[in-house]
Amino acid sequence: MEELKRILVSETPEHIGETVKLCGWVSIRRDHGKLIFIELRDRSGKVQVVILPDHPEAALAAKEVRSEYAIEVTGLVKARPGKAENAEQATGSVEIEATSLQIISQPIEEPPIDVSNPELSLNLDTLLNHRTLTLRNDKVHSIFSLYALLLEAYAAACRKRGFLEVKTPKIVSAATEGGANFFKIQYFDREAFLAQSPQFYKQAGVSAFERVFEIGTVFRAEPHFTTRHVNEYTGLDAEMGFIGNFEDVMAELEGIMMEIVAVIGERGQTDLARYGAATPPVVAIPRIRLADAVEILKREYGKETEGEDIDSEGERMISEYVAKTYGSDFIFLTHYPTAIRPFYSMPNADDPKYTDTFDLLFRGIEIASGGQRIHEYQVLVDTIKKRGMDPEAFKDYLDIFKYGTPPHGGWGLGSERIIQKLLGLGSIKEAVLFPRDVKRLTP
Ligand code: AMO
Repeated sequence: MEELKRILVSETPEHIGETVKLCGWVSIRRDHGKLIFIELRDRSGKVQVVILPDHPEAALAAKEVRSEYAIEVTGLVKARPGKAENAEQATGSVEIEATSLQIISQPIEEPPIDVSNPELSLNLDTLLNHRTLTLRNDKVHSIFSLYALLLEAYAAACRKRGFLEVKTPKIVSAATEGGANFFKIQYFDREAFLAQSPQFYKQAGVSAFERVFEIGTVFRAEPHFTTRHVNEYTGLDAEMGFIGNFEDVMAELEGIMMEIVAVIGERGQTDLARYGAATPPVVAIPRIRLADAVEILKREYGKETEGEDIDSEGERMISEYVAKTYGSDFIFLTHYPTAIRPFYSMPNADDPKYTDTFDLLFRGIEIASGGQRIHEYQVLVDTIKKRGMDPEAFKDYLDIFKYGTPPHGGWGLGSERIIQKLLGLGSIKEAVLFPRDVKRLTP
């Protein structure tokens, strides 16, 4: 007889009445008298397998298996009348009547966690300590299905708009974003840094290709524990040339975000449903000057703000205000003070105490920063000096601006924060496969 080709669980409803071969993991085994039921899970979903006593070899093997055994099953696909037509669920529209069952790989010990539990109510540390197991849970799987969809949709939306995908170095000779949150590393006989952002290189990309985007790793030596910081994250960056002003940058980012929302709305419903989550409404994203946001917070919430920035509580409040007033889950806060933005930020032409920059907030937290950059060589040299830094240290960066670099701007989005807020996850770490924080370097 011809060797059967493996099919996926999701394909079984198309094979009713046929004998098929499936491979996957045992989610649960249940014995009912002489019948054995196995919930079999593969990358596409779950299906119920029933092992009848009239196939004694299969029944013998089935008695051996426990949760998370990797097995191969051959059997007849049978319709389960009256059951929902959802092949993803174990209680789906079909059932497999096994004629043979083989163990492919056997756990060396009983798994310490029952990943078949739909609600895996574990504390964050347990969830992360046992990551190789907890990633097998359906609800956790959904986080990463949506995450993959986000990456795909972001790249597609950028490409459609003429952005060229690039990958920039992550071992760099200078700290990009300033501050102290960089990791120093030993690079042969000298010191180097892990990139805090692709900022300089994406600007170099503009001077060559006009529009670039990158999906890349970003390293930040944030010493604190919060629900929205990790020390290694994936940035969705872009940079575009020949802009009129920074409004053009916001418009492009807004278009891309709405396209992502549409793709997730179309293809992510099963995964969103596991979290009772919905995609944000498609409405124009309000743009509010930071100084005005500070006023709104004072007026609406009696919140006093130190200096001219708003803290995480303020971000939550202004998001709540915008959701209530404009029906938007997003908001652009614009015109940040020069003093709190990186040196490369373009000062506002009318009032250089402010910059032509923005933050994009989503459901209460900042998910992106961006703005227009200084593109003139001499202005940049003067700005670096004014900030008490040495232009010599930025020689390679400054070279970008020697040969006709157009007005440009861009943004950096934190990919994990988008998923965190989309699903209402308590911590950003749930949206990172193997997160890194101050204490966590394993698994
Ligand atoms: P910024 O430093 O604001 O801007 O970072 C951009 C976005 O990255 C995300 N982010 C983080 N996510 C998880 N953990 C962290 N520790 C962390 N730090 C930042 C946030 C943030 O909005 N070069 C500029 C961007 C630009 O102007 O193009 C930059 O890096 O979502």
